[in-house]
Amino acid sequence: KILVIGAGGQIGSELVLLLEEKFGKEAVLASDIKEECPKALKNSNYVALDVLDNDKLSSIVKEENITDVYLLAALLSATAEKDPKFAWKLNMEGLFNVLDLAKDGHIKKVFWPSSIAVFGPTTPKRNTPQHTIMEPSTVYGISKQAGEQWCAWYHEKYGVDVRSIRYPGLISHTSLPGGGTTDYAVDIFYHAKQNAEYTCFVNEETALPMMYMDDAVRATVELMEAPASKIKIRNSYNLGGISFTPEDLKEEIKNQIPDFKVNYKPDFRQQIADSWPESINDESAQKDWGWKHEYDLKKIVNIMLNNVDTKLLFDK
Ligand code: VAH
Repeated sequence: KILVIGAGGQIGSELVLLLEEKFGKEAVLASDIKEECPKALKNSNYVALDVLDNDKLSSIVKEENITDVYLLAALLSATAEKDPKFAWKLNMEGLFNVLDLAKDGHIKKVFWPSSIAVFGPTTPKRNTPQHTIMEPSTVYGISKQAGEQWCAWYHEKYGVDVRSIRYPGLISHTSLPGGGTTDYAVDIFYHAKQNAEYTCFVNEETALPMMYMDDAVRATVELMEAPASKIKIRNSYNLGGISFTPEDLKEEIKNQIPDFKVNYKPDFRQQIADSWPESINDESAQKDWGWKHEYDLKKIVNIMLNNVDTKLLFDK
């Protein structure tokens, strides 16, 4: 049975649906910190779980015969900068709680999300290699870099089968923009659809690696379903999709909403974005487990403009 921790988040809600499609509803248990089940998961098996509550985590894993855990609970980059101590606690202690259950044989396989945020200002920015300089300058990136190396250590020392992906910025329409720096690329669609104007918190020429959520969750399941013998990277796989600037995104949206306007007002998130790569080399993922992304910018803009529900953002 599969436990998804942090299932109410941007990745979690879509990952649960894909896992249910693939393995059946009864094979998936969604969990998040909120007592009441998040709307996006109303048709799923749900249990309230704070990943920092080790006793509850351990009893759920044992009582529900959990074999696979997807640990998605974390603070993202912008939120983490505002609350560094809690970000470290949640991102790291949550990981240790799960890795220790795996070390003790209660969990067979673990997925843990890393991010292109593990790269910093001294990392080569274009076509960033799998193995390169990593001096992250954000709280979130520091926690993800440390977490990656702990995953590799638990694999090396105890044979824990933990697998990880360095996600680029992710774009989806089933959850509202959250505390991510790349979330401008989600937010923009709600504003484009509502009043054809958006104030963007990163400047127009800031290129960042991005990916549509369907590609990201498919990659996640493909990685987890690959034979262990194919997994050569045990800290975390680079995953590249596309790369675009807010200007590129604006131009593509204007193909559908001709009078769409963007004002650029960079805030603290500009420094975060400036520390990250522009594009990612994911040859290792292609070679080891056959990764190939499908969604280009045109397809993403089409889907997002047709699916974002502006009521979610403007009527709450
Ligand atoms: C963030 N969406 O912005 C996340 C992600 C690469 C960006 O880690 O924090």
